[in-house]
Amino acid sequence: MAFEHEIEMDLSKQIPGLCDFGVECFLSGEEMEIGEASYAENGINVILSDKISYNRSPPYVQHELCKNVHYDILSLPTASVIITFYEEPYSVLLRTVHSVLNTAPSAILKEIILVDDFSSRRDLKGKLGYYVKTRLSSKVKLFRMRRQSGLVRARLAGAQRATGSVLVFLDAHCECTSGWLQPLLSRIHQSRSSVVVPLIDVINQKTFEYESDGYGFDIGGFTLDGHFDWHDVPERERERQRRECKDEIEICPTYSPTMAGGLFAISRDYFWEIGSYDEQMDGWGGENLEMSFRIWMCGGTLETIPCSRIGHIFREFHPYSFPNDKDTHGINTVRMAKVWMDDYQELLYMNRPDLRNHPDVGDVTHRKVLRDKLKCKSFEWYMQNIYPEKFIPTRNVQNYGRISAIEDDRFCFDDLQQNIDEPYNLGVYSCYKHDIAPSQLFSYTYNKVLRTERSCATIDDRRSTKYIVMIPCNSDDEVTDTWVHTSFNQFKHEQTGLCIDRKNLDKNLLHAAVCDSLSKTQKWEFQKTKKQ
Ligand code: LR7
Ligand code: MN
Repeated sequence: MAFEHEIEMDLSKQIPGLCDFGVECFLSGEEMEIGEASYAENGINVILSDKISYNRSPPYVQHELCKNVHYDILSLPTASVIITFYEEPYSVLLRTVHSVLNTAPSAILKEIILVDDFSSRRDLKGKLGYYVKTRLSSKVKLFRMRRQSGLVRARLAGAQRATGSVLVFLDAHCECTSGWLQPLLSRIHQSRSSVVVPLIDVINQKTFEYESDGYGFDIGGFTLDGHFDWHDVPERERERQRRECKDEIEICPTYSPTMAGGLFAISRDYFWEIGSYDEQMDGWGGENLEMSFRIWMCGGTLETIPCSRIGHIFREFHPYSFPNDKDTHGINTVRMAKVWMDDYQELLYMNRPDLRNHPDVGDVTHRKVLRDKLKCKSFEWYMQNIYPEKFIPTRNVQNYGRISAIEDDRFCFDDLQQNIDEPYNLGVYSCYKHDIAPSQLFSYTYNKVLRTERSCATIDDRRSTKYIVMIPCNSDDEVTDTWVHTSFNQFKHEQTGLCIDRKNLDKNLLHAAVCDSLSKTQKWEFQKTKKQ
């Protein structure tokens, strides 16, 4: 048998013990070079993956407190693990499957459902099918989509075939650590409308190191251009946990406003009850925020379960593309926003003008009907109760708009397209007068913070030129810098008494100078466009 031979060849490439316990490992010589080339193509070093056993030992990453928790396996619901894949490296996919089989107690693992989203890679066809049939437990089932359907429809196809009481979704490049499944099932057993997410660790895409930095973890948020992002657990949630879990808050279920989307568990009945997925979402992206908002607004909770830890290989780019190179993330995000975000939708279009009236969005009536039927709460309720830390540039602020030099529209505050995930220098650019440019949208809050959606203005006083530095911040209290908009139209920094000045611009960057009420270069006003 040809496949038999190929499978034996694959196994003979693997070096026992390599990268065990999640330590990093490297190739050398010629292999290093082809490994790097495979990385450039796949976003994962496939040559290295091929050398690591499908059964490499997982690392020990569980918190001490988790080891004391006892689970009565026989009383837990059973799980169907659903893994969809599209053009994933064969050995990476198989390691994911083996790791589930190695770590999930067999009494609670009902099945593993693999859904091939119409991949074209040769080894994902016959060889994979043969491997699953001849080398893996009969609990592992493989289904193939008949055309490329996108991850939402592939997951729905998996969910339709599932027979366990809980659905567990995983990406096709994960490794589970021991004890990951019990805490997820146990929480759902306790509370059926809890949708639970493991703590997601990083498996390095070049060295396969399982990178776990201690026991801390982040929860999910979102940005107004429609992306998921990570944040520290807020004090508000820590307080709730102290009430809920007393002195064990490190391992307490942690409410999360959103989830990354790939790794989570949900009661099977509840999954269908709460509206599964929007089956008209194509390709990739957007479904994670859709499900997150829906769960919270329609009566469920979204929780990170710290005793459950799974590694995921984060790729820096997508190794696959979608038909006609469609922006499926953008289109799906509009579908989500139209159904769930009420007036807040405007903020999405403000950040993504290209998505306003996008021709490929389609009809969302049936999802609105679902929202009515489930009597879901408003997005405003969600923002106030589930994600009050999230700063909305146009709400509950003293002022917002573009900040323009008085009577000189060559100068508006602007991020100059720098990387806003890191501290950056505030600059000026010609004012965009006709549309609302997100790069020029600033707010002045009741806490006297001068900021954008994601960054707050500070002064860098380490150098002789005191640049204005925008630093990432979620809520206002993450910075101590406050500003007064004076009667001379200056922005005066309360801590140093200096004013924002555009004199002697160097590379269009603003700085702080001694306040001078007569100086024209210190006068700024908020302006709004008609659309605001
Ligand atoms: O057309 C497709 N069909 C598929 O079946 C495209 C993808 N897929 C599969 C793919 O093979 C993979 O197994 O779907 C899975 C997810 O795709 P990835 O791994 O390319 O996505 P990602 O890890 O970059 O992105 C995250 O956001 C996505 C938004 O649509 C999905 O929700 C992913 O599941 C999600 N991944 C995680 O949440 C893992 C944790 C990391 C983070 C952040
Ligand atoms: Mn992924």
